[in-house]
Amino acid sequence: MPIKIEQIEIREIQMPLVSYFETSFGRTDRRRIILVRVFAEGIVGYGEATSPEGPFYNHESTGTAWHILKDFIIPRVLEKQPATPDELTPLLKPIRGHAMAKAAVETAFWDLQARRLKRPLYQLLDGKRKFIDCGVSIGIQGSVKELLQKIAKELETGYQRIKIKIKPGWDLQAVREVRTHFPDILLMCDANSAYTLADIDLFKRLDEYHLLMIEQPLAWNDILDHIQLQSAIRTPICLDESILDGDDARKAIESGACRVINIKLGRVGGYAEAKRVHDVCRAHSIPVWCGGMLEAGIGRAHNIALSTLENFCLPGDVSASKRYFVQDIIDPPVEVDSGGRIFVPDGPGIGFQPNLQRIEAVTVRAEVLR
Ligand code: OSB
Ligand code: MG
Repeated sequence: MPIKIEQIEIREIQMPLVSYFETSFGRTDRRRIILVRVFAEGIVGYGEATSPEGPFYNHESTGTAWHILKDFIIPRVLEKQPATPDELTPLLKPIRGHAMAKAAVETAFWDLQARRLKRPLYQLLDGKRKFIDCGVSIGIQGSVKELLQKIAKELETGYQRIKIKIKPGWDLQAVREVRTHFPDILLMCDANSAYTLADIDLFKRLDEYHLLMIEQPLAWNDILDHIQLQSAIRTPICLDESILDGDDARKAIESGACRVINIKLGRVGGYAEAKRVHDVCRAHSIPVWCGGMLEAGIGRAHNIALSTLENFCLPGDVSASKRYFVQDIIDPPVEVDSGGRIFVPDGPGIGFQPNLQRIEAVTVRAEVLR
């Protein structure tokens, strides 16, 4: 059934993180996040751009997402008036790259569609899980002692899997100490592309610590070198940055570049492509899990919906709101139980209520396009 899309709003909010988050590409202590609201016939769909502040994870940033949304994506959508997420996808295809900007609108369309049908979004996606299993991603710390303390606290809270960020100078020693203190936990590390094949000996040595996987050790846009690395080590490689769509997943799996894939809605441009990556992986018996980009509540709620799909069979990086923000922009905030699980809400759409007062209070700019 057709629907009139009356207006689309983009809004930048800024919120400090509870504590800084450091990766091999840099440190973040304040998030600049774009929220998208699609207004249609009295219903509003919500999306969030997961682009980081600067172009250091991939090429996108808060500023590029704003530009591409305002000057290209939203005018196109308003002109063409897609009635469903399925009609939206081909409209976005001619725009090369900028997946996170696209996903902000695409996920909002899915939320809108679910609210129109008065159904929870995860059901529309064919999600099967009633709860999702949660791990945490722990940034590079000032000292190994602080790292061990953080890990102990997260395990006490109930989180099922620990991921630590690594970079040259904060790798083998950190992993060794963590493994010594926590011999049996599900442990993995994420290099965010900080290494090259010249570091192959380091990865061979990491094989000793029975890591669940090593995430994105080599270049952000590489698949070929990862084939060589995977063939030289026992620990499974998980690709994050390198997998932008279902075809990338197929090529990486069939060539032996990885044995696990992390799916992020933003990185792949939304649910349609996330489902393709998911299905390719399932067809090859490759497990997937849901990654995170330090999302505020809207993006976090979308991650929960995505994580209900069948092949999300490893604990992901989706965790409680309070690990990131003193107050989130949704009610209730995302909470994790003592078994390290998030229960999937059964309300319409993303199932969490956007807190409009809170959103207004943290807004730094907003534009409505008609
Ligand atoms: O590589 O998974 C990553 C955060 C920002 C950019 C990239 C990554 C991450 C995380 C944090 O690991 C995941 C989260 O807690 O949201
Ligand atoms: Mg990663």
